[in-house]
Amino acid sequence: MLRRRILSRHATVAVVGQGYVGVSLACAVSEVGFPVTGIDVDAARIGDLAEGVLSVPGVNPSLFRAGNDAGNITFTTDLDAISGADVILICVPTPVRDHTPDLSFVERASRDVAERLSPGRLVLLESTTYPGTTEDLVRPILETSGLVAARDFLLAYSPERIDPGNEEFGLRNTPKIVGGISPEATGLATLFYEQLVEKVTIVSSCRAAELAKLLENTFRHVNIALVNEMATLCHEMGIDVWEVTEAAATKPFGFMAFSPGPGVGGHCIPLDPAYLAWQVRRDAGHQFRILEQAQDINARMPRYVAARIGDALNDAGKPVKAARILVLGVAYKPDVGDVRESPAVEVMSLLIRRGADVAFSDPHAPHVPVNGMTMTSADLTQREISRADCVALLTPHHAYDLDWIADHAALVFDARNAFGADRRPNVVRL
Ligand code: SAJ
Repeated sequence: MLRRRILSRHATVAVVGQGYVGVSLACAVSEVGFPVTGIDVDAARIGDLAEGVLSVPGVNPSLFRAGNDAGNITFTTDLDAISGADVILICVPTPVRDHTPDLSFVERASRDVAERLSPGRLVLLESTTYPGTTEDLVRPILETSGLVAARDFLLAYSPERIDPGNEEFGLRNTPKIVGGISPEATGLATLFYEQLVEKVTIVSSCRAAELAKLLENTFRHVNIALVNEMATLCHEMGIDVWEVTEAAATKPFGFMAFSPGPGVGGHCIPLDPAYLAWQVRRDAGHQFRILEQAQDINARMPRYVAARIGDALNDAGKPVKAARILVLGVAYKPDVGDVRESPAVEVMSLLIRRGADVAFSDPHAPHVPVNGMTMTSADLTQREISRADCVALLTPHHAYDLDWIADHAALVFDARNAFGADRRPNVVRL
């Protein structure tokens, strides 16, 4: 029955949580023909989305347009929209508070689904989390409905892998990993995702799928820490870290290039590994050493970069105190407007605390909270650049005209090798 409805795209779909993952999914589901409802408790966000206003950062605008143009999508704050859905996707945040996972949004969403669950439904969790969440937390909550998982309804886990701002890989051409509580759950979840994406990879359990996602992001976290520590050592040894990493990257196998910088931001790479670190401590009673060391190394990079900016000013005969520092790029990575956990914000905070007169300019992030105050992006004018004692390029958005900036700046600190090997006397690289 549900199999036929999925194949005919008549199955109705509800997506609980309209962040960049939920909106992207709802639009992809609509684009391929399923009737879908995007549900969120945030009435303002739902209001925007319902009017076709993409107010959620990290969603591909063309996917949003395609999903709306397909005409199968509605947005609502009404949780009862879950009742009529054959397939229910849960895409709510999984933050970290004091190094501890916060699954309160997943619990609440699961309760909202349980209160409206009927036999024959397929429930899919997409939120990044530690192994065991789907079976040990979500399943029992869903069964408070009186229905039994695997017998009356199906449950599976498939981690979101959306990379905000990635023009090459989107939802359709990034393989989906699926692990269900039963072969039937895995089978139907796979069938559903095959309607949306080019490739589905099946694993033997929800736990395996949950851990695969954490491994992906932990792999990134650890390798970024490796090149960040390499950058500090290269500076001490007087060797150019960028030349070294670019040379190593010429190896056609066995090496993957990562770039050093002011640290890791966003709500994935700095946070997801904390789920694993926490669980290993809780269940195995010991540290996940390489992961925790990587967290420590990456967490120190904003302080290291702030110190390097101070050194560059010092070499130019300027103390940090009262120095005018113009930061370019406060978003956590290029060409997105998301400032969550952004290392650039911490660099600014440290420089302000050292008495510097700090301003920033970011075409994607007009406002940012720093030291309890909201700072506003300055227009990037020639005057703004010339009056700075140091221009600190922390997030290299493509919108920046680097040559023009370097032509008018007294000193540029390039934390991201944006200028490359173009050795200008007034540009200092990390
Ligand atoms: N960064 C470096 N050096 C690098 C790469 C990244 O310092 O070589 C920094 C970035 O500047 C940024 C942070 O790391 O501050 C994270 O950026 P990112 O592009 O690595 O990651 P996200 O958070 O935008 O997206 C990641 C992606 N995960 C992987 O590529 C394994 C994305 O596919 C996930 O869907 C997303 O996390 C998520 O939601 O988990």
